[in-house]
Amino acid sequence: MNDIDVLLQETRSFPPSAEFKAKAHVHDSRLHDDAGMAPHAFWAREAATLDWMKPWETVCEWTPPRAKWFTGGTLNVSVNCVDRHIHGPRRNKAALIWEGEPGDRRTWTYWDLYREVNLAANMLKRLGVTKGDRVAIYMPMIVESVIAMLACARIGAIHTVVFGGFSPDSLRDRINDCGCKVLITADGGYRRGQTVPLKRNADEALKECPTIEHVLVVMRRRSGVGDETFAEMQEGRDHWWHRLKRQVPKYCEPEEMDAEDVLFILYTSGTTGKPKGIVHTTGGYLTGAAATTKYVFDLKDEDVYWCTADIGWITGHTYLTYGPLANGATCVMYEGAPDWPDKDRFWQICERYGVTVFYTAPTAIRAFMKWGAPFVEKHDLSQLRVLGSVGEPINPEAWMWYHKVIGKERCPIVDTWWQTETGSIMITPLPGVTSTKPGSATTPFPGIKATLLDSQANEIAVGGGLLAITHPWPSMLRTIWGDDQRYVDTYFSKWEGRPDLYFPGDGAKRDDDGFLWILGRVDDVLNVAGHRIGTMEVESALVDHPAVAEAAVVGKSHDLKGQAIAAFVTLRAGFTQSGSLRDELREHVALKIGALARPDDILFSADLPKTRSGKIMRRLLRDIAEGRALGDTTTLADPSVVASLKDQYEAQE
Ligand code: 6R9
Repeated sequence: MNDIDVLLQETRSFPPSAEFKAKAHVHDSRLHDDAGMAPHAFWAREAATLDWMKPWETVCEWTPPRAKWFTGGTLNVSVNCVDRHIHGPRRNKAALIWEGEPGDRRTWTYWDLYREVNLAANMLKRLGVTKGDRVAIYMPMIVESVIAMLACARIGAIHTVVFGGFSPDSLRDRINDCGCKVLITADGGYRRGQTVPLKRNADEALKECPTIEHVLVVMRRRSGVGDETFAEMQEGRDHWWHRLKRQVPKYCEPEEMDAEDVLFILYTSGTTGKPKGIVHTTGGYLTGAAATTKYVFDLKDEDVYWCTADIGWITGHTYLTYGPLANGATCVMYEGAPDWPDKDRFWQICERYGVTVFYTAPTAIRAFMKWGAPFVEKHDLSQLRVLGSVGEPINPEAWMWYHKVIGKERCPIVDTWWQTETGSIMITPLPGVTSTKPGSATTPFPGIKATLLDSQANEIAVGGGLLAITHPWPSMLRTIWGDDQRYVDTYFSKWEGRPDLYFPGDGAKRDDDGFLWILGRVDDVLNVAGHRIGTMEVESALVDHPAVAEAAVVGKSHDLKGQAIAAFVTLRAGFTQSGSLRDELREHVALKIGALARPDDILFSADLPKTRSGKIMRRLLRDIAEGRALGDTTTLADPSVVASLKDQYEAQE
């Protein structure tokens, strides 16, 4: 029996408690039913909870594969996330409760946030940024990252956040792809007791970024070793955040943005070597972010909400920044690693701030499981009431552990499926409604139409198929920056003659109750510890090394990370395989892309298994990496290659 069948035999079901239901925003099926019949009316109602400067004329214009939402309407995202909370009882409410890895702590009220966002917006203006300009943000997990995003939104600049763990090369490529004018960074950040030299990385990247005119640098390392010499400032180009702040006016008039104006670009991996700049717009994105945050997490004013994602990923955009702040929530933000200085850091934080809603990734849950319950039991987690999971399929064992050890069998778990491209949660339980099953993301969010199709676009009622979204939704991507054709080809060309069907790249199964079980990517995209990485990206980084002639990269299952990277490499003449070359290649990939892409295994080989037309057969490499019997090898040009690879791989293990 394969894993999928084991999964589908999962019959345990966990209904919400009567107590939870009684207080939940949504406690019966009416929202799903009504929104199912009239999705536009549902989304219009949700959009109407935002502050608009000018009302929209049309809810949705759908000319497949192009959708526009709330056309004619205008609004400003920073006004919705900040200004509208400062006139009432939320004015002095904690917006962000921040903790640095070394233990420094600070709380920003909505009023604080309002002041800081205005100042930051004026700093950007002072540096010449105007509406439509691109601004790169390369930051640690500090509140200034959120402030920088909101400041861009305030003046209509388009931000592109680059994960602080990415290499200078990755930063450079993203800045150049969308032509950023300004980069916002910090001198450094903290991770597992080490400092991450962000400004130095940025300087390295900027050697080849002709469009960057100015760099705004936050001084993070003020407490501790920090001084101004950690970052070398380039006269005229670089500016300290805390100094420039003193020189600008305190109020910045928010830009009136069209609902369809671009809010941000976020790069994500696809099946080619080049990451895609996913484009999100203003009105629809914020509507999706706000509505899903409210309903999926049953978010209330009294909640203390903690999403552990880094700001560099879409989850950090939608569920750390825009969704919760649009709802006027109190959010926890933590800078560092979950096991620093000890493996109970997260639970210490939950206890200290009384976290009520906790949203994290399966890879983290599996690590907590491995570390053991005693780290959790040291802390009072009685305030928790909703638990969330995102980023990859959660195995039933991890789900049950989350339910028992963290949630004490009291807290509904929301397993939320979505993507950078979808902008907000698409398939998920609602905690006061859905009887959850461990391992299933359950059913589409109200107003979302998702289904399973076969390769001919026939619907699959029960069984396995390709996930498809059959109706537009407000927070959908609008295009890929600078490559509109790739938008059409990647997402709307899977089913011949059906540009109305969105293809997310995931496979799934539907059970007898109509519940969906996401199985993972069906393309050459890996999911390593919840991070999307294209096999081609890693291959390009490998062949960039002078010793490498050819490389093929596959994912193999990994207990903690979900998937790990296995690389098969052929060397150029004159180079010989060795342990030190293997280490060098692993480091080379980390240097080119970032540590998250460092391969676990590298196998040297004289040849790679190819079809007669020269295509590398990754399917067979996966069989080898996962120690399985080889699948069909009849199309191979030279079947002996793969047999010898398998022997070598096993010898190395
Ligand atoms: C939000 C985010 C998207 C890919 C997606 C899928 C996987 C995300 C999941 C899940 C199973 C879940 N994925 N959530 N798989 N169950 N609850 O992670 O965005 O980084 O773009 O990744 O992650 O394969 O296609 P992103």
